[in-house]
Amino acid sequence: MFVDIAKVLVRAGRGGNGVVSFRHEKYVDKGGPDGGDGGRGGDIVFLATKDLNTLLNFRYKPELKAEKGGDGGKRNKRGKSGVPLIVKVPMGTLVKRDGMVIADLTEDQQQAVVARGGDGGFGNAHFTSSTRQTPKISGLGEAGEEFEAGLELKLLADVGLVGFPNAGKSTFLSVVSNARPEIANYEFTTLTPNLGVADVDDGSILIADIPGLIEGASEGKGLGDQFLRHVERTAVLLHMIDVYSDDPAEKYQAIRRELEKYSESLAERPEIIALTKCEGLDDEIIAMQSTALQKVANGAPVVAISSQTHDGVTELLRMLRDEVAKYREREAEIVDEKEEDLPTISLDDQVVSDAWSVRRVSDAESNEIDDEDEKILSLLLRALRLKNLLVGLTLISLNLLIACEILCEKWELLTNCCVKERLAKA
Ligand SMILES: Nc1nc2c(ncn2[C@@H]2O[C@H](COP(=O)(O)OP(=O)(O)OP(=O)(O)O)[C@@H](O)[C@H]2O)c(=O)[nH]1
Ligand SMILES: [Mg+2]
Repeated sequence: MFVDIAKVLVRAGRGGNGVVSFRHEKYVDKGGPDGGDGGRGGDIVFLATKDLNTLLNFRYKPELKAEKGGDGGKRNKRGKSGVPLIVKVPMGTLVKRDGMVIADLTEDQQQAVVARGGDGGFGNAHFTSSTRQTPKISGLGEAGEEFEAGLELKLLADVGLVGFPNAGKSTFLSVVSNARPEIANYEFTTLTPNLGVADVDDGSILIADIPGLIEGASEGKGLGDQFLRHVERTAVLLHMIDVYSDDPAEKYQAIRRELEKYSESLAERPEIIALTKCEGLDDEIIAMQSTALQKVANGAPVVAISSQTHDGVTELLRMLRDEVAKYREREAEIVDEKEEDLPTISLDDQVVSDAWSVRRVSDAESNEIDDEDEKILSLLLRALRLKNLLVGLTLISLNLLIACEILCEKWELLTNCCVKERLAKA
């Protein structure tokens, strides 16, 4: 079953709690706090894979829950981190949170962390301070992110087939690619989109066939316009019209109206119009239908093909390939321009004039500057040496003064002693 919209409750893992513990060991008195931190809770990670093409799994599994982080342990042991939950989704899946796109997985094996696990709480070892040597507190693990994620699958293709039911869209896809969509001579044979790769010379293009549209599809008539989301990312629309239609121009305009109502950007997408089932029909009739279409096609090329006899199919594929290449080039240029337009931070003129400036100089000029620099450097060195000499001399004279003073004191003591001795003898 093809499912392209789903809602799922994502619950990242809670962080583990920090613990209160004290080091107790033989011969170690008051070993101090050693409670470890809790581990991080597991993230919820979406992984795009080309092996899936539906969001059906989420219908049966409406809740995704990642593992909790382990609690911390004694001896500063950190708790085990919760294992992230890897969820496979088809390429082209958009993940929304409160209506905002938080991940767009367009490439095979592309990953995105959709919900972050909570951080672990601190163990008591973290809470020591000069006044608190034995903290008996620890942190609780943070809650992981938890919300209802909206998933939307938008197929990634180069060319989107649009048109009324029974126009021959699926037949064309089956002829140019290895896809095997259901084909029958009644309306709404195709109920879900089909993808097929068509080889064109030495390249290839990816084509998406969606259920037929009818007048009023935007109001829910027929299968509605919900499947147009699968051609929203295409580079070119291939508009298919049955050549046996009574009024091909009116048919074309009816589909255009539906495209415009669905999305402005989709209505502006480059387009090629194919008149289908043209084998065995008079050239005049084909020309008449083509002319009628050209009048309302706003310059879009109109080609006549037959999927049954393969007439005009190769030429049409080449046209599609060229249009796709042109569109992708234009898109890349727009992205480059947008990047160039990114705001940059710069200094105002006053600050710039005060700022350092750097100037390129010729070799001769640079030698002159080097000579001047050398002179200044040698002067500085001399001044430095002179200063060192002066400091040295001052230190020596100070030492001499101190030595003289000590000698004087000693001499005084000696003479005093001699005088006292003589007086005693006398
Ligand atoms: N003679 C002829 N019949 C064709 C050609 N292409 C398609 N058909 C027939 O047209 C009918 C409708 O073809 P589909 O490919 O199922 O048309 P569709 O546009 O996919 O129709 P839905 O899936 O209902 O939207 C089938 O009976 C096809 O055999 C063609 O080139 N020549
Ligand atoms: Mg079909």
